[in-house]
Amino acid sequence: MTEANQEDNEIAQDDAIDDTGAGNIVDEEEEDEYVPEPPRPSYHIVLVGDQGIGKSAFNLRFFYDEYVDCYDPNKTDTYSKCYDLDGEAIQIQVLDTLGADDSPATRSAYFRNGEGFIMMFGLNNVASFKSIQEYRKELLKVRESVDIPLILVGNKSDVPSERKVSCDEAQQLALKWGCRYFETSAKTRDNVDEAFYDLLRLVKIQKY
Ligand SMILES: Nc1nc2c(ncn2[C@@H]2O[C@H](COP(=O)(O)OP(=O)(O)O)[C@@H](O)[C@H]2O)c(=O)[nH]1
Ligand SMILES: [Mg+2]
Repeated sequence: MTEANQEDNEIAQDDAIDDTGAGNIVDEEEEDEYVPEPPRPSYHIVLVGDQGIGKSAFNLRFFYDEYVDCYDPNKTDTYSKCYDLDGEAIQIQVLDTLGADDSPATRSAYFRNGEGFIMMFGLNNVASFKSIQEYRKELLKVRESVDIPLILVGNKSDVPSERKVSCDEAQQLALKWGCRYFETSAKTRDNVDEAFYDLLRLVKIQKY
C-alpha cells in the first residue's frame, strides 16, 4: 500500500466510525441521565379564624389570584405551591380551616403540626376579633410555648364603612402578642402577598 493509499484508508475508517454515530450515543446517554432535584424546603402554614371572615377568599387570592365570592364554607383543604422566597424556591402548604366548626381534636392537630399561623379576623366583625384571641390561647396551650411564628390579619379592608375593629385596637393586640399586624383585602389583593411573605420569613428564621 502506498503512503497516500494508507492515509485515504485511515480517513475512510474514521468516517466509518463516525457513521455509526457511536460518539452521539454516549452523548445522549449522558443527557438522559436522571438527576433528581433536591427537595425544596417546605413551609406548613395554617389559616385560623371564624367562618365568614374571608380565609378561603384570602387563600385563593394568594394561590390563584382569583377572588371567589361564594366558596363552600364547609370545605377544609390543603393547598400547595412553589414560591420564591428571597431567591430560594420553597414549597408552601396552606391549610384552610373551618374555625369553630373544626372539632377540638382537629384543631389541636393543626395547632400542633403547623409551622406558621395566619391569625385572621374580619375588620367588620367584633366577634371574630374576640375569637382569634381564644384561638391563640388554645394554640399556646397546645404548643406550650409563645415562640410560634404567627401574624395577625384583619381582612376586608376594602369596606371601611363596615369597619367595627379599629386599626389601633388591632395594633395593640399585635403588640401584646409580639407579632406584626396586616390589614388585607382578599377582594382587591391589598397586603395579601405582604402578609404571606412576612410569615414565611418568620418560619424560615425559626426553622432553617
Ligand atoms: N368585601 C370583602 N368581602 C370578602 C373579602 N374576603 C372574603 N369576602 C367575602 O366574605 C364571605 C366569606 O368569605 P370566605 O372566604 O368564604 O370566608 P371563610 O369562611 O373565612 O373561609 C364571602 O362572601 C366572600 O366573598 C374581602 O377582602 N372583602
Ligand atoms: Mg372557608
